Amino acid sequence: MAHLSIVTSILLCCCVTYLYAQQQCEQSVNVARFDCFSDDGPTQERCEARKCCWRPPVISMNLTKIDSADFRDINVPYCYYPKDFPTYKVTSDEQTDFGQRVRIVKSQTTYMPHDILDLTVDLIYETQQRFRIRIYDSAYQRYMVPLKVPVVEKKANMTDYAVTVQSNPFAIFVTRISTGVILFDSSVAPLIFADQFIKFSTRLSSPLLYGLGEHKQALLINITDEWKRLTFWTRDIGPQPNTNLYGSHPFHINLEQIPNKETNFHGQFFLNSNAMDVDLQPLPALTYTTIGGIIDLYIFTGPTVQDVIEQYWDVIGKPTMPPFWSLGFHLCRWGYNTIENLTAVIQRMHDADFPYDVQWTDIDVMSNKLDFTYDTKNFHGLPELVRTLQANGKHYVNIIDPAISSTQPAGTYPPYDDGLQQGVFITKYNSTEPIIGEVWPGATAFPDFTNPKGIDWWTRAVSAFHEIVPFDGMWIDMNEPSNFVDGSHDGCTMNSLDNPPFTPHVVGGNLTSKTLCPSAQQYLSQHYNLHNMYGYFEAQASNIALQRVRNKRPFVLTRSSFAGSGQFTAHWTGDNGASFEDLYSSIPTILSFNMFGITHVGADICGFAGDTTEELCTRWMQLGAFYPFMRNHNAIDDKAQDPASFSWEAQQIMKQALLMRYSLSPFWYTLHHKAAMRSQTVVQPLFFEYPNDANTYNIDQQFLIGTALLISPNLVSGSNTVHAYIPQDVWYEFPSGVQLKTVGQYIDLDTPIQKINVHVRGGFVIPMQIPGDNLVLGRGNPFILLVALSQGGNATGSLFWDDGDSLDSIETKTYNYFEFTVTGSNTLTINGVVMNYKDSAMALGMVKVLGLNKTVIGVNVNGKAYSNFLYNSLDDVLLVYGLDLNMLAQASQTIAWTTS
Ligand code: MIG
Repeated sequence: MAHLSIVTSILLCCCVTYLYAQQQCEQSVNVARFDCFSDDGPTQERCEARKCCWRPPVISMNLTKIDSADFRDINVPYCYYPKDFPTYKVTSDEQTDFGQRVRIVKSQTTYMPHDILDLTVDLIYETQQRFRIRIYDSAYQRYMVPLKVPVVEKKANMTDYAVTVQSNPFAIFVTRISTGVILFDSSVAPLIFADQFIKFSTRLSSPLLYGLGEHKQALLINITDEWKRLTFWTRDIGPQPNTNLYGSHPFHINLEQIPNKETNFHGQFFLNSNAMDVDLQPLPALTYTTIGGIIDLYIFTGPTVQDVIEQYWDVIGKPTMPPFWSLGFHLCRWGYNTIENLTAVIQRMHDADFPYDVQWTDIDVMSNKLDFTYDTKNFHGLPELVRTLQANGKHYVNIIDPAISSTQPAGTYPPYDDGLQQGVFITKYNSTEPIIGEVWPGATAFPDFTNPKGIDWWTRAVSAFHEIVPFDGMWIDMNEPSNFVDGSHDGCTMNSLDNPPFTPHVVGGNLTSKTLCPSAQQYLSQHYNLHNMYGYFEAQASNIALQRVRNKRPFVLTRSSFAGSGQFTAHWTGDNGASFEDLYSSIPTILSFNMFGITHVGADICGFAGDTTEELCTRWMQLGAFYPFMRNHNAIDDKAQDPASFSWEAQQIMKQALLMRYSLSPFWYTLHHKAAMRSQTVVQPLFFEYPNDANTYNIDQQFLIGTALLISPNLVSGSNTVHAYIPQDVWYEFPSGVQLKTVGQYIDLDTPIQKINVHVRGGFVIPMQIPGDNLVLGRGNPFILLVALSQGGNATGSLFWDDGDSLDSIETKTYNYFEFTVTGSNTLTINGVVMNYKDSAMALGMVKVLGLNKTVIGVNVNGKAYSNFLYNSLDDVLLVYGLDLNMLAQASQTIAWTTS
């Protein structure tokens, strides 16, 4: 009897446990499953050993559903967290000056080694629109990202967000007060915080998001019915979808759609530099899995997307103001191979009369691929060539790789000897010996730019070489850092830094793939923690070195980047291919980098890898003329693709594109000033300006320059039309000035090979200048104001102008700043707000007014009748020419017109 009852109770108990487990695993929809086994090789046994649920996906009765949401890409996880998966609960919760401090503990460990059971959560109400969550080990200090972010000690009041903390299980909710929309909700999945495995999830406000770079992907990340995984671990690889690439920017913007209401946006930045996966699922939800550091998460409440960008850049730093010359056309290739070839290209560019500003050279110029050298045989006379370029107003930039040859005879190669002596190289685990890998010159050591001594050493090397070849900017490549052997010449250790219990889904399958051992030691921390910031610190060091050596505004171009790199450097998108596919994908990448605060960005025009074609290169020069950074660059052994290498017809078309760019240089320069001072993107997607127009959300084949120019390039081979979306607004064709009749819909724009579609938006005054042979030689040329009237006959614009090259013109206010306004369709006012820079003439030569619909019968300049004007009544364009008006003559000047 007794036995029987024991058996019954055991059975019953098992049964109850079983039922309970069943209940804990109940999940009506697949999209609400959070993956408990994102590592490779999940099985039922391994899954259940983690105390997770193992179930095949629920097959929905609605058959159309089967091939959509649940079965794409990363499949629905079979192994997922039960509702009662062990996690943290709140033990104390106190108000502090900055907001709230919460202590959370967990009583059982979970499946990753070294679970941290006692955590502190700081909820920092930094500003009205910026909220920060920090979760860290209560007992031991862990690695924290060495970015200088604002330190807020006092809680902001009247915040636009409300925060609540759930105690058991611990979770945080953040909502937008004005709409009640959930911005953050970590209750969807358990928090896991182990030494090398930190995982947490949040519900998203909508399945529409932007950002999360660097990845080759469309601008809009739409997870309405897709599961996606994005991995962050800086990597030398030609861009391809679904892999980690050169940079790491764990920042996204999420759109909040509420029927019949204004669209709001919020942003989220995970301040973490370790290798990580970001998993996205259609719930919609986002999961971060990082293998180090702490949780340091920012939420920016916008509500406009421009507000989000500004709030983000307040944390990571605003973009640097580029030198004026760097906005011109840059010409480069890998494999000029000899100075004769290089000279011949410069000559044919000159003979064909192309405007261009900067000539570049690649590693083929080096002697035995050694940094800070040039091949005195094949490039005999390089210093003289550089000086000649400079005497003609041009500039010269050369490549520098971070890795330094470690095998030159002692005493012959100062960069290595000096670096070794100063102890600036990254060292092997638990050793003072440099870790040795292999890059172009053979065996190399890797400088540690987190070491302050490393910056001084780098400056010395830059300075010594600058005395030989007086370069104007630095092109820093291979700084992921790239290594031709995995880890090092001696492999890596067996320790958990080189073999973490969980590895995010990096290409190559291993953190050591094509880079250094994570266990290598840097000044600030292990390479394991700092890897993603290698390019960031090298760009910072190069920026500082150039300032010290040239005493002028620096220009750096980096391949690898991290959040905040834009303070120091421009960026190019790496090794693309000569294909129409890559012509297109340059646009979403450049737009994303603008959101990441690296506004001076471009792709290799005409394509890096592979032979280009005349058609592709023509289309690419046309599009590239509207990249913030415009460089034509080519790989070794590929067919020449400098503009002068093509047919006469192609050359004329490319020249026309270049002249458009050059004529807009005052506009570009002013946009960079706005980026640096006011956190505005230089180029941006259409949805930034038309947030309530859902048609714009996924447009990434067109873009805006500033807020005033719409670019609709032809991205299709053999095609003569562009199917372009024209937002509901006033638009004029550039340069003709003819107003578009059909707006607010997709239209087919006639785009034969000689045409690039540029439209000017009504309501803006665009400062332009008559182009010279290059930006330096054109500086004194007359300015042009292009006035595009809005529906109501108004327009505004501005112009920032200085010497283009000084380090401190903004701080010392040695610049000019003009504001232009047109009101009532009849008077353009030029206001000199700041007029301290008088070294260069600023003559207004011409004003062009678009959108007047009455014949102009008279023009007045500063109140005096002026007769040099034309009115084209067919197109409604007024041209006031031959002006020669000194813009610096007085603080307020007017150009007015009277109509019939
Ligand atoms: O391993 O310096 O992305 O622009 O021409 C290739 C040679 C090294 C990669 C750069 C590319 C450059 C090339 N570099």
